[in-house]
Amino acid sequence: MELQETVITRAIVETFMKKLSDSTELDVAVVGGGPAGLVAAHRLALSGKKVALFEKKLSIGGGMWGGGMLFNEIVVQEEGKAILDEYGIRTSLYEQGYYTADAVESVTTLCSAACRAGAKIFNCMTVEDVVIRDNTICGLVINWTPVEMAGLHVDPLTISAKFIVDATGHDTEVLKVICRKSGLKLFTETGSILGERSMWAEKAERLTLSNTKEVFNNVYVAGMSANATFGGPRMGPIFGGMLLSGKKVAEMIIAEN
Ligand code: 48F
Repeated sequence: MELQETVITRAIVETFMKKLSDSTELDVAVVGGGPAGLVAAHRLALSGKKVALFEKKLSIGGGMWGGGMLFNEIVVQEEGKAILDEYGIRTSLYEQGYYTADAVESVTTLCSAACRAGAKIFNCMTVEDVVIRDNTICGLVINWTPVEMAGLHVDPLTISAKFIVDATGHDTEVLKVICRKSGLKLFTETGSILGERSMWAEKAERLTLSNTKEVFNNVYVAGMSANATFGGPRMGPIFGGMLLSGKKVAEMIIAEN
């Protein structure tokens, strides 16, 4: 059989169009493909939810790829290790209560698990806005990241979702746009994003979990975004809190219906 470039082209275009068009009405849209978003997408998809994850970068994995300061190893504590164990990600005991894992093995395995569970992952797609009806966020406005980077004047497209997870890390991008454009108040002390505090690993890891919650009607925060929203500190390259937060947000949404 002689390979034809045009068949290759049609295969890609038609398959991608089906994937995107099947994702226009979602149960859950996860924004951000870092560890928290990937674990959330995986667990939601496993439970049968129709879920898609939108990641603005070409690569999936957020801050996990780079370990600490580009040393591509991550650290997890006992609770984090338990999650890595579930995924079959190998860990090594460094000293009591501290385990290391290869950052690349961690990211690729989490991502593979999410895809295989049925989550659709759209990389290089930026969430630039939301759709609001009756004080509830019911959709996301998406565009290709290169369009945004090039400053092209190209209108975006829209998807709808019953639930949205802001797992955009330090940037809290979904919440920022809600605050900026709607004037509506978040479920925080001030009604606004409180902002992330300086490094404190112990406190931050605990707070990441308690800050993982609904922050606006149908919108949840997970991972570093949860701490940035509720004024918690950053934690640096220890990732247990991110993994546990992704798990918690999925469980909260699954419990909703
Ligand atoms: O930053 P990120 O890895 O978030 P996380 O899952 O984990 C945080 C840790 O990596 C680390 C840390 C301690 O362990 O503090 O930073 O909470 O992943 C967030 C992802 O969201 C993407 C961004 O490119 C990154 O990959 N993102 C941000 N804004 C948007 C977005 C947007 N508007 N649309 C789509 N993706």
